[in-house]
Amino acid sequence: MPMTPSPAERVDDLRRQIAQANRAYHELDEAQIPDVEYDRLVRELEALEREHPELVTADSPTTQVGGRPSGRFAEVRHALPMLSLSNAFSDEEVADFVRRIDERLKRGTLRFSAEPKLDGLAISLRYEGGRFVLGATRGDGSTGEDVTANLREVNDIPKQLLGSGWPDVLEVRGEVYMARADFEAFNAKARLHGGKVLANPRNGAAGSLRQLDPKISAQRRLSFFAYGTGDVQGGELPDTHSGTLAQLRAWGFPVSSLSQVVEGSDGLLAYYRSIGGQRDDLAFDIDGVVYKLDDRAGQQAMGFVARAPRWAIAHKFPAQEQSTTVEAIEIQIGRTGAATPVARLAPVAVAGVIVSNATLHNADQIARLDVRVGDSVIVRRAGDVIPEVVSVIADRRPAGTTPWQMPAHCPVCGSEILREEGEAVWRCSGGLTCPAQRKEAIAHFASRRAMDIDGLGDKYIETLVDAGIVRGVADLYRLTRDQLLHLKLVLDAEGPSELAAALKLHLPAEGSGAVLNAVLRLDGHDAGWRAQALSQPTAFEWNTKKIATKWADNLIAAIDASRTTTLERLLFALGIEHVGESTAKALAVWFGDLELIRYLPWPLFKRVPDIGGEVARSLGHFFEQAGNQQAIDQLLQAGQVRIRDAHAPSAKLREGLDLAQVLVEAEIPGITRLRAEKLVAALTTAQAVLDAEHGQFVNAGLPEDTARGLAAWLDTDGHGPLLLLAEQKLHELLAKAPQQAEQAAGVLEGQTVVLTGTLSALTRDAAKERLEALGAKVAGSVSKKTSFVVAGTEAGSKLEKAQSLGVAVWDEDQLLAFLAEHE
Ligand code: 5U1
Repeated sequence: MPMTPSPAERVDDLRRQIAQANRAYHELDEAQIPDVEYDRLVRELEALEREHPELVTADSPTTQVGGRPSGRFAEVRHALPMLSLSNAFSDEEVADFVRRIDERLKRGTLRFSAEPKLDGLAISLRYEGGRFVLGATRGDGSTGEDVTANLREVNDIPKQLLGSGWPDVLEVRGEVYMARADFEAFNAKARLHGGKVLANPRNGAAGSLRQLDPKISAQRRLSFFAYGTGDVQGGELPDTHSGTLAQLRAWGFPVSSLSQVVEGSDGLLAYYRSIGGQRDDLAFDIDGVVYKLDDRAGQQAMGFVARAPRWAIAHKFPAQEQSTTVEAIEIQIGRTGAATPVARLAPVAVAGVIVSNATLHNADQIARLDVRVGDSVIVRRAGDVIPEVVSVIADRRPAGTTPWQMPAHCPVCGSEILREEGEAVWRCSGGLTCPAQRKEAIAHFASRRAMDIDGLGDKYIETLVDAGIVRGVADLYRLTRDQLLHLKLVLDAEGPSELAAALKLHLPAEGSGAVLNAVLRLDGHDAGWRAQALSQPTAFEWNTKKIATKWADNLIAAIDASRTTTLERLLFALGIEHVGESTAKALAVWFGDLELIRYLPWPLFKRVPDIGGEVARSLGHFFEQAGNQQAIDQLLQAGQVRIRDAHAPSAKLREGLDLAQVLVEAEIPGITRLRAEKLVAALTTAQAVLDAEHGQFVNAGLPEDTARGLAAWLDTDGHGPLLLLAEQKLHELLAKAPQQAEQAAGVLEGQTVVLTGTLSALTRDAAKERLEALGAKVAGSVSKKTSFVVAGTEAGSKLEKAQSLGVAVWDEDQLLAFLAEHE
């Protein structure tokens, strides 16, 4: 059984723990334990010292402020000590504070200046003749560090006082802090580039001020609020604290606009609650509010205890950081496929809210912090930002923990989770099928520059997916007019009863009663009622005379129009990572055929100019996922979607394409074109390369280390089949290409067309695309060389010019007839 320590032993232990925490906090700018735990240790020590006065020592942390100077900066002896504040944690302790002043001063109602307590770093700024001459940290309260150069980089700090009437010497005290937005921006950048991530804004401010190179501290945007004064010579300040703050503001110092004068303990508590209510919305972290007796004479009469004034107190808010344990680390897949690790925590109250999940941001962050399941960690919740794990309490790690690893597969759809080199974010590669990404994938698929399904906005997609009617992109092509009418009614209704009334009008009385009752039962339910209502069966004869059907008709028409599309659009619509419009176009031009592209080994994609290893791999990963292939099958099945411009691969693809080049494109270490040629000359086929031993590679002229590298590459999972498939596809490509070159020349090859005026049946972009698919060049201005002009309604100067030059002019109907004939 553990023995209960004696008071003397416990006091020693507490002092050791406090000294260690002080050193970490004040000198190393990193908290080892949360502030709440620190406060608890100090309070326990204070209580023991009260009960056992014989244990009080002169150097007890209860009589000290902060930490010792680090020795890295010149020391500054404060003309007047920089004090700290006693803390109050309850309404009773605030009432006691007021009562103590009341009993000593006996003045009736007391007036206090109340202000927020920022979570930053206390500093003292010295002005001589109105100019900023010296800035120092608090240090141990008597001696701090000279951080003048770094403070000059803080924009909020006036370098020259404004106005007039300032004392010859004026010391201003206040808090340097990092605003939340600056802290978040700094960390977002650090996470992206693998830099140092700050645990909290206070550490950001403290660490920055204690940089030896002022340029580094200039990179972190710091702010400042003044809250008091120190040494004052050759001048007078107002005789109240609130008056002093107003004077400081007039001289150019930022002073919190939340400062207020209040009366009695009721006034203090009302202020506390009011600021507490605003806490999450403030631009900076606060850990409490500070009450100061407003009149200076009263302050002087109250005096000080060891390390704090008796006329002021900090009233603390629930802490923004707490310790708890990590019960599991799970992966959440976002709408764009990003995999975010989330810590499942033993529930803990943080800043007044029970937290049981906290973000770990990304795998790099976990590695940096070395967070493991079972660890004690510090969790932070500030403002409306998601709670996050900021550090591990290393000396509380239980035995037997292991480092965390990113799972290989998506917890939602089972596709591989992958990360590109140099990227912080891991992604699920199941783009088209992963339920977590479905809405985003469908919205992209339907968007104007992709399949261009006009009218299918995000809120429709959201409801269709939530109702389980659309599970993947192919389902869009199975939507019926009745389903869309139903969707429209559901989205237009304010609530279930309004929807039931609308359905009653539009559905036959016979058989629809059960549906109406089911809808009515949704009344009073949560925000998901629309999806539930939409998932009710409505295979009835709709009374469409009573419904505005235009929207549904237009949408059906837009869906139908998108069924016949170009390869380029379809490739872009698939939402493959790194495949934007221009890459999709290049792929379409070079390969011409989806059936070729979807089974192509990734190294062959690199034959297309501007497609590098990263894009090629991304294409390879996308098509490797069975779910994505299934989605493509469903799209193509029964002609749901038809590619109208498929063609055989470009003749350019043949140039320099052989097995040697495949080996080069596969990025095998050390394999150059020359070495690959020697290898293929000796071994001839991919299978022979696979079967060969390292010695044969050397005989084929590869240097020893390249031969070893190649053997290792071939032994790596998946590389052998990749090489064999690449060789097979290479043969197919070479067999197809020549006949294609002739086919590719469309009926409008060599012709220049100009579009002008407004077309009604198709957009200008669509007309251009279809003309180009037939080989035309679509130009912006008319000249003698123009083959013909297509003039829509309200055509102006281009039409006139065409007529004056005698260039042929087509109307829209002629164009449509021509396209119908030749596409
Ligand atoms: N807002 C505020 N913070 N703060 C910290 N006022 C304030 N006053 C302090 C401290 C340490 O000390 C004076 C009361 C001496």
